[in-house]
Amino acid sequence: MLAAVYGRTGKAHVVGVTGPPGAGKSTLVNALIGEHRRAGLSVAVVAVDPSSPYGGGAILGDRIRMSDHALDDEVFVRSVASRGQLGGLSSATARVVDVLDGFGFNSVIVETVGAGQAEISIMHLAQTVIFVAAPGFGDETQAVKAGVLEIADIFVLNKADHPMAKKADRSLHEALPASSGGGWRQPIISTVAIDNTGVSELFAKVREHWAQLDPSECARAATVRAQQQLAAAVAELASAYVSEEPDFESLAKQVLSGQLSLKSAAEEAFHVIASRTRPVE
Ligand SMILES: Nc1nc2c(ncn2[C@@H]2O[C@H](COP(=O)(O)OP(=O)(O)OP(=O)(O)O)[C@@H](O)[C@H]2O)c(=O)[nH]1
Ligand SMILES: [Mg+2]
Repeated sequence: MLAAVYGRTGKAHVVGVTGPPGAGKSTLVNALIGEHRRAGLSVAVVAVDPSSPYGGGAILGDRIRMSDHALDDEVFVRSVASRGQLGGLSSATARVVDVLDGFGFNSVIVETVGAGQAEISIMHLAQTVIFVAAPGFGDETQAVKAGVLEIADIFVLNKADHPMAKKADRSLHEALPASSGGGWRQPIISTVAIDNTGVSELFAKVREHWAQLDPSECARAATVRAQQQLAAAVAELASAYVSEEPDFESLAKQVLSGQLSLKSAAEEAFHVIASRTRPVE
């Protein structure tokens, strides 16, 4: 499928939506789906849940909150769980995004909880990153720690109907990196996702950010991503060789006995793998 997809990718606007649990990301995404549809745009959503291996409550919740558009052919919502594999999540998500992009969706929205390194690497898939905060989460400092603020293009303070919203708005402003002058200025938009307040303004900003992106920059980023995917695929292939082939047992024993350093053994293994013409299935 991926072979059929490549060559058709690079047309969709990939939008990342991240932020702490319960900030209202899914509700906001549901509202954004509506904005896309009113603008005549098709949209796919990938909800990533690294914590629950088999589609737990959060994923179910995500799907319910996006169910307004369940019967619309131009809307596709998919959940991705980690299945316990820590490393593979971002490359698996990248492939899902590529399939949806290649399929022809105008926009692909990726939702993750902005917690760990895996989520941040997933956000590198996106051309436009939205960080969603809500009052009373202490998320401003959390976000700084996680390095999410640096990669966000648009900030949303959701649940503006909350009594603590004003205070949260102030602390979010304070936590933001100083404007680097020139280029895109990261806006802060207040929303109430449950009643659509501020959502059309957010959608307008999302489209505005997309419009001012440098196409050659996007192409370069796509190449970097493809190279990372290639690197991951090579590592996967090499790993399968080494763990499945009995030949490599003696190398492992030499490492164990201290005869050979792990790095030298890895180089040796790499030479053995490279000298073969066909991969072992
Ligand atoms: N008062 C209020 N509640 C909201 C707003 N937006 C979302 N909610 C509620 O907040 C709760 C969490 O919303 P979700 O959209 O599931 O939040 P999320 O960020 O996707 O949560 P996770 O995917 O679990 O991280 C739900 O009960 C929503 O109805 C809002 O603007 N105001
Ligand atoms: Mg959600």
